Amino acid sequence: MTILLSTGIWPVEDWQRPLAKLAPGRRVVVAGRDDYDPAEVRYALAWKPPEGLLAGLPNLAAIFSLGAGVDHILGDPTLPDVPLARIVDPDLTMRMTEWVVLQVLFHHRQTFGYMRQQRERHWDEIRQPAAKDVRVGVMGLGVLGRDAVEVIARLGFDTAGWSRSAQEIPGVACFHGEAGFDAFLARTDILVSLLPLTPETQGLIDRRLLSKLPRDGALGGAVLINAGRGGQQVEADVLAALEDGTLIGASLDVFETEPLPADSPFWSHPKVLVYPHVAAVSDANALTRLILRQIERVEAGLPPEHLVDRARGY
Ligand code: NDP
Ligand code: OXD
Repeated sequence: MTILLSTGIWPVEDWQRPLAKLAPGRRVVVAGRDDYDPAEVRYALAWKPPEGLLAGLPNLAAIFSLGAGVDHILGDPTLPDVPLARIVDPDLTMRMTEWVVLQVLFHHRQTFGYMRQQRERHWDEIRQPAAKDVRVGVMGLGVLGRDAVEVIARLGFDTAGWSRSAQEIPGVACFHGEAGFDAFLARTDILVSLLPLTPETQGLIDRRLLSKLPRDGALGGAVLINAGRGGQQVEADVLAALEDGTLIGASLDVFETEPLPADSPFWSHPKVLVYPHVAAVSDANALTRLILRQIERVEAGLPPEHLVDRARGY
């Protein structure tokens, strides 16, 4: 019974080390590096695996995404029909909530303005609206979005969320589906994406969407915060919206192409904070423990938890 590791650009040792420590009896092989018999592989732990890799494993019992998202696995048209599970972990959730709250407060508290004033050695107050007058809208009310939206609401913001199916969250105005989308956007000053990347969300944050955000809110324009996936944003449209004042700022953790190319205008844009896909990078030790528990479930004849619904794409 072999575990196959395929970690993309992530350092493979980060996962190999905890696996060796926590499951010393198991054979772990690294795709593209080690020799192994594909017929012996029962479990694959993967982040952006090469297309076709998983199809070549005839006795695969389960695939575990090394992240919360699974678009990087579902994009493989040859993906074998075995259970696919994703990461759901309180530490990861907390890290994401920290990042989203940090970005909401960064823009709410006029930090770009104060950074500019500091460069200019200029001492002045910038108009500061109350949190209750700033409307935050979170797209995606799953494990991550729900936690983030609840904390933002507790900070006093006028908070809403949007999801595929109807949700109820105390203190949060919940919208859903296409029918609820325009009303959600019309009351959103700070737009946060914690959506998965699916055929429906690909390119969602485009000129049309951005034009529906209010320009007359308490911040004097809208803010985009994206930690979902870069494929959701049409970057030329985001840049155009920053230029024409629809957007007064953006915090982007994810991009159409990652790593972000050196010539991307985002790197030096004065209204954009760039993060290298780190909003919620969890401790590999904790995640390995979690995945090993799921492997034990499979070996006990149970399905892994946090299974992905392939038809929905998340
Ligand atoms: P979940 O599957 O728990 O939640 C997904 C949410 O998105 C659900 O509320 C779902 O609606 C909603 N949704 C999906 N499709 C649509 C749609 N077409 N229209 C409206 N709503 C939709 O995912 P998580 O919260 O765990 O993670 C979300 C994403 O965050 C991941 O897929 C990943 O891309 C990203 N991520 C990014 C990280 C980073 O470091 N930048 C780290 C971890 C995750 P419903 O409730 O109706 O099902
Ligand atoms: C994830 C991510 O999906 O890191 O967990 O983006």
